[in-house]
Amino acid sequence: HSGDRRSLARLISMVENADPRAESCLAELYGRTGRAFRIGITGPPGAGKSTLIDALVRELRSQDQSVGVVAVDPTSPFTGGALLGDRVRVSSREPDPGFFFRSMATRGNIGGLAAAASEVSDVFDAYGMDLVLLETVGVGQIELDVVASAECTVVVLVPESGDDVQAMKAGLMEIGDVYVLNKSDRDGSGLAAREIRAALSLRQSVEGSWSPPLVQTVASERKGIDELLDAVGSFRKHQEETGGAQIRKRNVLRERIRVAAERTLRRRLWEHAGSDALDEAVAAVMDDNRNPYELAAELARRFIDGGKS
Ligand SMILES: Nc1nc2c(ncn2[C@@H]2O[C@H](COP(=O)(O)OP(=O)(O)OP(=O)(O)O)[C@@H](O)[C@H]2O)c(=O)[nH]1
Ligand SMILES: [Mg+2]
Repeated sequence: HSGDRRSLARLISMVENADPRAESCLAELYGRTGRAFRIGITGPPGAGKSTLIDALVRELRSQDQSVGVVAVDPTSPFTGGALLGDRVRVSSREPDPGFFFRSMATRGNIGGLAAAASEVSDVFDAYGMDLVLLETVGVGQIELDVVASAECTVVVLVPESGDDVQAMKAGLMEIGDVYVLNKSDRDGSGLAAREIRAALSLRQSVEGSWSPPLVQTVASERKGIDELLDAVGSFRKHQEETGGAQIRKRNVLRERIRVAAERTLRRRLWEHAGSDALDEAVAAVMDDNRNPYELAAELARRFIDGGKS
C-alpha cells in the first residue's frame, strides 16, 4: 500500500508539472475512473473552507468512506492547505490509506491549474477514493473553472459576507448547488441566513429544478456537518433522477478533451520547432529586422506542413 501511495504521489506531481508522461498515464487510468463523487468547495478567503473540509474528512472517514482532497490556491505561491494535510494526518501515526491530500499553487501554471486540479481528481478517483473534495478560494475565473469540474458545488459564506451578498460576486450566488453559512456561532448569523435565502430565492428556476439549500455550520466545532452531507446527498440523488448529472458530465468531458487536445498541440509544436527555435526567431527580429508575427506564422506553417508528411 505504501508503494501505491508513492506511485500516486509521483503521478500527481507529473500532472501538476504538466509532464508529457502524465498524459499517457491519465489515458491509462481513465478506464478506472468514474466512481468517485466530486465536490467543489468554494467561497471567500477565510470563510472556513479548510476547517470545514477537515471536519467533513473526519466524518466521512468515520463512515469508512475514502476521501481525496485537492486544495487549489491560485492567489498564492504558498500552500496554506498543507496545514490541513498535516492536521488530518496527526490523528494517526500510520498514513491513512483512505485519505489523500494535495495542495496546488499556481507556480506559473495559471492557465492549466483548473485542468490539473481536475486531473488530480481523476487520479484520486482511479485510486479508489469514494469522494474527492476540491477546495478553492472564490474570487475569480480559475476558481469557477475548478468547481465546474465537480459534480456538486458547495459555496461557503460567513455572516460577515451578508452585507455584500449581492456585490459579492454575483458569480457565487449563481454557481452553488448547496450553500453553507459557516461561523454560525457569530453574531448576526440569523440575519445573514435570511439574506442569503432571499438572494437564493431570486435565482432563476424552472418547475422541478433544484433549489439550493442553505446549511448553517460551525466548522471549528464540527457542527452542522451531518446536515451538510445530507444536503449534498439529496442533491446527488436529484441529479441522478433528473438526468442533471449527465448534462454536467458532458460539459466536463468537452472541457477535458479540449484542454488535452490543445496541450498536445502546443507540446508537439515546440517539439517540432526544436529547442532553439524561439532564440533563433528573436535573433532574426533583433539582428535582421524581421517581423515577429511573420516568424510566428512561419513556425506554425512549418509545423502544419511537417505534420502532414
Ligand atoms: N468562529 C468560527 N471560526 C471558524 C469557523 N470555521 C473556521 N473558523 C476559523 O476561521 C479561520 C479561517 O479558516 P480556514 O478554514 O483556514 O478558512 P479558508 O476558507 O480555508 O481560508 P483560505 O483557504 O485562506 O481562503 C480559522 O482561524 C478558523 O479557525 C467557525 O465555524 N466559527
Ligand atoms: Mg483554506
